[in-house]
Amino acid sequence: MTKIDHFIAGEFAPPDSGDYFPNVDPATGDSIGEIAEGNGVDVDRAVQAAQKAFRGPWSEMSTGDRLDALKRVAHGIRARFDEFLDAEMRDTGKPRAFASKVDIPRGAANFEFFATIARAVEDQSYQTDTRDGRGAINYTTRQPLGVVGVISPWNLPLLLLTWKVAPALAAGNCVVVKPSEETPSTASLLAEVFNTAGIPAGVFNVVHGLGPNAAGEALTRHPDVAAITFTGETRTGSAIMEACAPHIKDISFELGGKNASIVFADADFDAAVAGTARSTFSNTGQVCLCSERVYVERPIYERFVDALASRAESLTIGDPFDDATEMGPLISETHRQKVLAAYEKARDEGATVVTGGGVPELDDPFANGAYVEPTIWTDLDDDATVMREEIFGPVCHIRPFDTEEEVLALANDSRYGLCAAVWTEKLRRAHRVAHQIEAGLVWINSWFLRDLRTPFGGVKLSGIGREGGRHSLDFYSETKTICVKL
Ligand code: NAD
Ligand code: 6OD
Repeated sequence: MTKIDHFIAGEFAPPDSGDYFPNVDPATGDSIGEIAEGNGVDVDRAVQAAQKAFRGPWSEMSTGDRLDALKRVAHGIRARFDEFLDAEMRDTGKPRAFASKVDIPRGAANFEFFATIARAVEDQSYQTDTRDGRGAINYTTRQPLGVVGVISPWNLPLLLLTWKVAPALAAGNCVVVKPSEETPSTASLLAEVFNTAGIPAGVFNVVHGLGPNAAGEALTRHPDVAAITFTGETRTGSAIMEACAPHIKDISFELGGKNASIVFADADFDAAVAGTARSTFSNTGQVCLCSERVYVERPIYERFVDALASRAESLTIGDPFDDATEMGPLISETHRQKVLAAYEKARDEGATVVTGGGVPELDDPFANGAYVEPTIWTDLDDDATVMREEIFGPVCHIRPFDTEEEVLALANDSRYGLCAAVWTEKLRRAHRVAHQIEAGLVWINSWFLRDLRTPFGGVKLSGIGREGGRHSLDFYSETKTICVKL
């Protein structure tokens, strides 16, 4: 049984409450450890430690030394790759094939990338005329914000936590992190790596626990936390926004999605099927970028539905630790109940269930895991509840369309706007459609592919702000203008 404590001022520390709650392996339903239940006292200790490090050793280090230290964190994750992989798989039930290629490599890459790019981001400089003819030079500098609160979800735990911690630290801030209560383990391993990388105590702090009326909320309300960067559900984003209002904290939110994939009849059919299978079923559909609404041009609609259903039915579901497994469980029994409720609601709303819709039969110990079948629906009305609300499971609805204008209206008829995928071989159409889709990110003939220098974020209910490359550094810094009269 692993006991997971907070990490404050460079040391693992038990919770003020003395309370722990169970960490459950979603693949088996077994309890695999205990997690510290953080409260406001823990958060306050962590914020004070972060402030002390910010005012002292972290700010006193040269930028070069700070960034070198972050590169050592990247090396430290790679050196303990298998431990990170094992911990992430146990907490989430992710198949090895996914976590070893996506989660852990990106956890390390995030530190390497931001430690490199922080050196490459330029400031601005302008010359201005003055009445006396001597002129003035205006230039900008970046300064860290202070203590940044990072609140992260369970679907890509290490990836999404480091996606925010790395740029926050590269910009010179110190952080207090509240990982998801479902997935605490890799944050604790990361804390060990920070110590061995020689990063000063208090630069990176972790407080575990729940969100509302607990550690998460306490972090958002703490007066000495300058900014909150959050990834998670839209409703949680709303609550956090309210909590941040009294102190006018900076916020950056990556929230939910109800993403559309559009497949035109001229698309490379096999690539579109394979790509849509990935964008629907990867990580058991628990990626904010997953496609839950698929629109297929009528001439290829039936063939596409059959091909995607065959792909869904051929997925190997089961033991995350088996190299052959392609789909693991959902994150928890609670989430499984939510996804199964959506499966039932879709039937009530008139869906034709092309495949799936239930729970797969698995042998022990996986019979008690939070598994669901990959599922495809057709024939739902555009305004059915399950067409409008994010499900966050391995499921999509496929609907035929006849014209580009029609499909654009359908794709944009959502309160969310995170991303979309467009499958077509027609160059001008691809760009035309991409420009008109209301989303922060549009893939053409691909999915999940992205240069980390590009901005990432959503429109509408899918988020506020952009992170990625210089956009992250913009968020984690205050830009100051200095005007020098010559
Ligand atoms: P969640 O909102 O339930 O929880 C996320 C984090 O917020 C957890 O650490 C939780 O403890 C904390 N939290 C919850 N309530 C809080 C409160 N009132 N104050 C402070 N903290 C609070 O999200 P989840 O279930 O962990 O993740 C799934 C959701 O995240 C999905 O909606 C998914 O689309 C979204 N997501 C979005 C992106 C993106 O980049 N847009 C990425 C990943 C996940
Ligand atoms: O790849 C990323 O940087 C990123 N933020 C991915 C988000 C995935 C959501 O589940």
